[in-house]
Amino acid sequence: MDNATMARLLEQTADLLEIDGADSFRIRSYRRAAEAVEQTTVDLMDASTDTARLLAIPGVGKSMAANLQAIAATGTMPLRDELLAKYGISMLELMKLPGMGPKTIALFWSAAKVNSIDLLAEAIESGKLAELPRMGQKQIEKIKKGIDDYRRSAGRFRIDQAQEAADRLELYLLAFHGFERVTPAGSLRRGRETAGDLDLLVTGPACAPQKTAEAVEYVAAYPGIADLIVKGENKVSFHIASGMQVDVRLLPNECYGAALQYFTGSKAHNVSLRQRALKMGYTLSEWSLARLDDESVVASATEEEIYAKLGMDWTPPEMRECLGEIEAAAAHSLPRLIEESDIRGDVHMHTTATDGRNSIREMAEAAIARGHQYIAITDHSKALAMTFGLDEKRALEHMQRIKEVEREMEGRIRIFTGIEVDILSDGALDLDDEVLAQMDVVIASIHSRFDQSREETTARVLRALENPNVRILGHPTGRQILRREPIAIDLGAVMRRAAELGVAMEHNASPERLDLSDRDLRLARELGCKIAINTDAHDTRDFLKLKYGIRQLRRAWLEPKDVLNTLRADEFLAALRPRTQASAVR
Ligand code: DGT
Ligand code: CA
Ligand code: CA
Ligand code: ZN
Repeated sequence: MDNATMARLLEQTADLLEIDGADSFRIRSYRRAAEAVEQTTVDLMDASTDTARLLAIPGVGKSMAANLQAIAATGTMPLRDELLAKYGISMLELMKLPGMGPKTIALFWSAAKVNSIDLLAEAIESGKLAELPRMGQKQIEKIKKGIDDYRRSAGRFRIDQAQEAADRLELYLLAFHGFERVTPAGSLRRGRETAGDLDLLVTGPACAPQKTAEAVEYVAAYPGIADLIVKGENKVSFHIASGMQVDVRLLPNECYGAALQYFTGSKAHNVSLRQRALKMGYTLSEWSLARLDDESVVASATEEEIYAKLGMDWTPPEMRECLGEIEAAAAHSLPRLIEESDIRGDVHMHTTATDGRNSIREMAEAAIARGHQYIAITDHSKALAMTFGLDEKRALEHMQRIKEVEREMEGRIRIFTGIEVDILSDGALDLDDEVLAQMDVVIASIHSRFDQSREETTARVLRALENPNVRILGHPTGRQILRREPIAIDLGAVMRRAAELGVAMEHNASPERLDLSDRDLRLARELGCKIAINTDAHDTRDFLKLKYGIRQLRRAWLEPKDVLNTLRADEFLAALRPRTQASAVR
């Protein structure tokens, strides 16, 4: 178990205590401990037997150290078990609903014995909830929407969470001497925005048929396992602490390609491919491509051979959704998809001036380290008060500071001035035009009033686009993966106007957003929009998340020429919407 999981258990215990009406001092001590566990650099699994080391962590006292030791040894702690026995394990799921804090839950529990999402839905249905004091219709609607959203997304995980789980497992698996190669298949390999479960393929001498016993035991001993589902001859399935299911398959080298092809999917791609194989007199399975007549194997060791025998080019996994890729691969006309190495700059990021965690200089150094030739610093504007957004005066000062840092970098990187300006509820921008006109990269984004009607929101964004200073429309649908649906908006109308005006549409590569989606990106290209990919980094480490966005671009079949960030610095600026008179004379 990792520190983050331990912190979550402590946080849950604090919530349960609060539902239970425990005294606030006690609740706070668990919250503080959760925070300490989240923050510490000590590996707690490692340190759990060393009480002195635990006590040295600020925020961890004697009783908390005992709790951590219990968690490390058993995966839970007595108090948490006690509270869960009282309130039911379904309470944990209820606590995941948006806006469902311990106080609200305590109220629902005492008034209607609600301890699960299902019972909450029933209480709404029967009108019981509406009878409670201070429960307005609006609030009930909100809760209902939360339940609907939750049910729709339940059981799926963000792609970065799947990737990180896969990376940790890979590290563990490759430490076994009989394993040589670990490859994620399924939705993770195809780069979908979420994954239902994780499919990992393992090859190496320890995977030879009839010789897998020791290897299977090793997989089943993975410390991250929360509960084991099956332990078979060449497959181990289990849940990890987050609830994600993992299927690990052990494969002999000679059928690795066929298995990788099969388990990568998608199902629709595989069905089409099998039909093509049949027409050619072959049968395609997870074991091989074989002749129909005498069952002799035609190809099985690599995907390339299999696709080649089917008269096709090897098809990038991101394209395998049965959306025309089979025909294109057969016609040898697959596009050369964009790759991370094509990207030369990133023009949406935040610094300590607003809600970022690093300075302009630190962002610049980190960008250089990852090979960028240019960045733009685009902090928030004043409407986002909780981020300490910039007003006109601070925006201008910040701009001077950006230029100063660019000079200090002595040509090692270009740093464009910029801003992520809020689109206000009526479509006006949050900062004066004279200020915006001085910036290189003005990104306009929606961060509020997601509840407006489709007509209002469309008109709002269209009005914002008419402001000549706007060069990029940031995270255009405002969606948050598995958390918030896209805003209701006529995206087609917005994109058509953006294409006319030369405003670029952003693909926000943060794995929490991935906005525009793969489908919307396809539409953006069809409508002739410029497209920019940005990490929206709030931390130098966020630059690493570019890879998640690149996969969405690839899923949309985008090539380097379709994406502005593949241009050199000057070309990039020139490709943005032309600057206005006011800005040209600055
Ligand atoms: P997920 O896990 O919901 O994010 O989506 P996938 O695509 O990873 O689906 P999953 O884990 O059920 O199966 C992994 C791949 O294995 C899938 O993409 C295609 C292949 N596969 C699994 N079951 C079947 C099946 O019944 N028929 C066919 N043709 N392929 C299958
Ligand atoms: Ca899967
Ligand atoms: Ca699976
Ligand atoms: Zn933003």
